[in-house]
Amino acid sequence: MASDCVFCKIVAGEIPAEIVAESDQTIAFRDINPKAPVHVLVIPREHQPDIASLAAASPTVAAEMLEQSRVVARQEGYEDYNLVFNTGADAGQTVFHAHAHVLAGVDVAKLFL
Ligand code: DGP
Repeated sequence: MASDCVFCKIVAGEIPAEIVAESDQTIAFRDINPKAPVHVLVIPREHQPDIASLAAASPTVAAEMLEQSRVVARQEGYEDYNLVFNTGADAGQTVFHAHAHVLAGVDVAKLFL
């Protein structure tokens, strides 16, 4: 755990969050500032600053995040969804604990790609 990391504090239960799913290695909770009808963050319990670092250090945990994202989207009633991994400050990352944005109910790809 990184002592100054807000997502580590959510993992530790020190900051409240609306948790929607948990697995051995991941936790999923609603984004505080939702940008879509479904906007859930899937994070590893382990602290890594971004998804690239996590994939290098713990690829099975990164894979579990992908599976957990599918589970969350389906649980929220969506088969189709977007995953966004902001990686680095210049790409808009503001919380430096790896996370997947699971977005559903809006076609994010049409907006940005
Ligand atoms: P990013 O820009 O990719 O680093 O996105 C970080 C997201 O985390 C942003 O959409 C807002 C969300 N967020 C930041 N702090 C909190 C918090 O304390 N609780 C919850 N639920 N979400 C948070």
